[in-house]
Amino acid sequence: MSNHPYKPGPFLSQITVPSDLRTNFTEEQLPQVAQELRQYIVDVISEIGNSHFGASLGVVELTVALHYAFNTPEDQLVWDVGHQAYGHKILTGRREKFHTNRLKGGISGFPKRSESEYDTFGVGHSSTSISAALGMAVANHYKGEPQRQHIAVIGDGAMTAGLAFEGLNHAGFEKDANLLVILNDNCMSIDPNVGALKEYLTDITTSHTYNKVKDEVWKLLGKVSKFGPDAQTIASKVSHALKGTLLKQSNLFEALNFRYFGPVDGHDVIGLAKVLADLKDIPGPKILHCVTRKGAGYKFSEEGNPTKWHAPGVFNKETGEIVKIVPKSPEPPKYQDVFGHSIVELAEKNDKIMGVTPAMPSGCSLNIMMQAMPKRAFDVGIAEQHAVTFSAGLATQGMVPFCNIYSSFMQRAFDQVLHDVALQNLNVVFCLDRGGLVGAS
Ligand SMILES: Cc1ncc(C[n+]2csc(CCOP(=O)(O)OP(=O)(O)O)c2C)c(N)n1
Repeated sequence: MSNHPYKPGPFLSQITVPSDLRTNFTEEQLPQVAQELRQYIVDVISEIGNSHFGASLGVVELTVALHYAFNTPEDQLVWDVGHQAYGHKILTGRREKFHTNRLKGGISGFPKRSESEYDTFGVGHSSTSISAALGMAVANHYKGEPQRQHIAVIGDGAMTAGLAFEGLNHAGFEKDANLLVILNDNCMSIDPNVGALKEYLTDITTSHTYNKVKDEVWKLLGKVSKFGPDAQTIASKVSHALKGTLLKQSNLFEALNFRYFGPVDGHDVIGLAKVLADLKDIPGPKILHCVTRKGAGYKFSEEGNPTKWHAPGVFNKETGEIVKIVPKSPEPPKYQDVFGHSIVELAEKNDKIMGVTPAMPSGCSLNIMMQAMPKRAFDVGIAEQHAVTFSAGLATQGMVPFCNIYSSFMQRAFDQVLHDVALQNLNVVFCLDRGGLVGAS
């Protein structure tokens, strides 16, 4: 007997752990499983609030396909940031506790090693998945367990961080590491994603050459599954197909020794399950580029503003109306809004002032300045270290950068604050918000 009102659909109710998914259902039934999983997330999160939303909805099909194709928890699935892992939690023994998400005494809103053997790595801060999964892959190869799969699922936002590039750089050199990086590309961070990498990914996604090669690779993989040739043959055929066409266009990931596959439709759960199963046979580091939509499958988040639906709070699931909590007495304005308006006021008087945020323009309200003075306010991506050293560089030239970082994420940039700003006596103004104890946000 459950102690909550949330009823899973008929398929979802048969899944306690992923082996149930693998044994009880055919590939053709996966779309229904995905649909019920999505509905369950909508039912619970709309009522409990205080949770993330759009990111988990966007990876429902990917989550089902991953647990279907791979032998979790023997195969190691590593989520990045972890705010998208609600479907994973529900499929891995926590459906009956899901209504306690992020509540006192309840389950964590992020993967947590002490909570489940399926949570291979604790997350919250972004861009750790490639390094962590690579470490697992190298360790298991060393231990003589080369059959185990290691899968890092990373968003296009998280991919903008230096740490993610450091992981790619090392992984491309570890040719025996059984590592699959899944790039969950929805063009969104919390706000629209930014930077040259984002433009590059958009180019790949819309390029006809890439799509043609993708089809060829899919065909090849299809043949492979039917006739079951050995992994070496597959690898050399695929890499031959790729070299002929892709390399002419110089693929960033191929240049780093990854085998690149995609882009594929991240909402086609049957197609995903097939391609993931096929990729198991391809040795070494590889990347699957999945195109998804944040908030997919629920009308209001899919058609509405994805930033608003990143973490909407309580909402009416029938109308999509987000419930505003009316405070008992008038509250002071939010810190970030005071900051956002003040920096514009100050910058109007002092043309040396510039604003910098690492991927939190709406969270820290620098978006007010980005709109008013686009040449003087920068979203630099999820890159706290770079944000600080970039600010230091601005300061060496007489600018007055206001570098605005959530206190928790500032941990990433301690060294830059000391080495690049303080020791060099540079005039950088740090504006930290979300300091102290943070409750529901
Ligand atoms: C180091 C760090 N900086 C900032 C954040 C805040 N943050 C949480 S989710 C997110 C966006 C992640 O975008 P993406 O990886 O593309 O995933 P999506 O939400 O689009 O699925 C950001 C900036 C964080 N978690 N960690």
